[in-house]
Amino acid sequence: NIVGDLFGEGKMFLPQVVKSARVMKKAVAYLLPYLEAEKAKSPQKEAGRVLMATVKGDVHDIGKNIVGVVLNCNGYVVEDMGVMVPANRILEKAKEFKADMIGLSGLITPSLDEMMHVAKEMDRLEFKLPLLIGGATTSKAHTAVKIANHYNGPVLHVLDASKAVGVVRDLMSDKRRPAFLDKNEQDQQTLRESHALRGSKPLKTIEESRQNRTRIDWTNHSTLKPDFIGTKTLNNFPLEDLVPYIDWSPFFHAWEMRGRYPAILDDAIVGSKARELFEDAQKQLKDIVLNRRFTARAVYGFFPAVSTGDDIVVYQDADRSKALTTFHTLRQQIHKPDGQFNHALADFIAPQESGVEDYIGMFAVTTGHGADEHASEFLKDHDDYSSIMAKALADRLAEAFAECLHERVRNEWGYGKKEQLDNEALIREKYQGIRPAPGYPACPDHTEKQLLWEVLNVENQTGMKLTESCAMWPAASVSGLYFSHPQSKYFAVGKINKDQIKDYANRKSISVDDAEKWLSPWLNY
Ligand code: B12
Repeated sequence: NIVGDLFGEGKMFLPQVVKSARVMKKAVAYLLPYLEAEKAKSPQKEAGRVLMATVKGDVHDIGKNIVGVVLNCNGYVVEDMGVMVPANRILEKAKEFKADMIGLSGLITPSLDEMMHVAKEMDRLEFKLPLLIGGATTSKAHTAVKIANHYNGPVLHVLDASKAVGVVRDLMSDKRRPAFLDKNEQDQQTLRESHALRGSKPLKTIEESRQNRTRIDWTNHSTLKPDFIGTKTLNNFPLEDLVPYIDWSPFFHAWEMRGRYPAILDDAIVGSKARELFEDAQKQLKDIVLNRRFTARAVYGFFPAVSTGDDIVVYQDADRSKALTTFHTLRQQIHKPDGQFNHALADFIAPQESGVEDYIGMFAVTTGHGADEHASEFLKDHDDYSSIMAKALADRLAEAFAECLHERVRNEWGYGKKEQLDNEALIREKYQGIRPAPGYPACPDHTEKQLLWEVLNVENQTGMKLTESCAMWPAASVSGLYFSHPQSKYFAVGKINKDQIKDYANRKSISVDDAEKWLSPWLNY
């Protein structure tokens, strides 16, 4: 518990905690037969049993794994069911494992819906166990407003690994539990009330927003034609070529070390620990690259395209006779000061009436093939630290691949030929054009990935799969669209009203219910 206490007090950092688990787990593995014999003689009360899973449709587990290790270090018995686990299996296991609480994890917004479903199922089956909610897209407010009200038992949002121990400890303490749960209930009630009071934002109608679309002068714009039309596949792309493109700052964030790389290495407080972590990462990265532990695969392509309203029609050939697909984009409805526009991604592609022959690019990259297997090898040796490190490096390489491919694409498309940017400039996106990814704020609908999958034949070309929640497997994957226009930029669609949802559902030929389900965090009603 000393390690856990030091971590809770901020005197020890996450990498050290996870590293210490390696020593603890190895020692426990060695001592297990003796411990079992002791236990049989004089049974001791366990600190508590936590069942954890990443919900159905989601593939991410770094955060959950970190929390599992930290709880383990604090004496809790953790059963980790892995990723993509359906509600019924979680609830069956909870009974079998005699769990004291259940912890759910999820990275992308469709997982929020699945968490709500688990809560409803727990209520229906008359569970009383506390339900812990964690993961990048979860929040205190969402947990209070959308999850807690579906379950009679306690539902608690846990921000990160450093908070997890305190929450579990309070829940397991007969003395502290009542006051802790009372406070949680009060806080959630306040959040629900302020959510109800805040009501909906005043927004423009979708028609008014369209009147204020991004103003681009297409009359004086000449688009460049990409080097080829159609797709290209990169199989077994050299990992060493990706290393220079790695953005290391998010790597430190994954280990709960805030700050920007490289300054973080010289930080007065975390500097020396950051350096240690970085050195360990370099060592493992070298091994991954040298021994080709992961396989990098990508498919990308360029196609003639035209915007029609908020849609983008994509054609197969240069003569634009056969439409391949239509991407549907969402438009900002927020009121803006004069001179600012209500953007939609479709604005960045030349409209039919402009007569300009424009193009769109698309991509899907992964460095995740082999990553799970490599990470599992470390677990056989009770080495969670290296296992989590392997997955974090796979993620960094996936982002690096996306950056590296984007550079190549700008070159093959022509508008990037004169570009001379170092890695820092690439990280700060100091180039022309954007590569928004479905799920990111400019295109919040994850289902648009299904269109990418069809056009690029992603699964056959790269082995990357889409789950029912439109998460990509393997986890270390990124996919998106390329826009070349110099005025194209990243933005957040933000809240949208029912008029746009109806229009969007109609354009996509899906029901309004379906559109609302996939876009639920963005609804302004
Ligand atoms: C790194 C990152 C990636 C990495 C990998 C992430 C991974 N393997 O976990 C890569 C580059 C591969 C990636 C890809 C994508 N990403 Co991304 N990514 C991020 C980023 C920047 C950080 C996430 C992260 O790793 N954090 C570090 C880990 C350790 O934290 P964590 O998972 O949150 O876990 C901590 C807590 O949440 C908590 N916790 C977690 N689980 C549990 C469980 C329990 C029981 C408890 C108690 C606590 C707990 O404790 C953990 C430890 O402290 C976030 C933005 C952000 N700042 O969060 C976007 C983000 C999560 N990504 C996002 C998106 C959209 C994507 C893509 C869909 C984009 C695309 N089209 O390509 C893909 C999806 C990948 C896939 N396989 O489907 C969106 C999701 C939002 C949404 N609308 O769905 C985010 C929020 C960015 C954004 N602002 O829009 N991503």
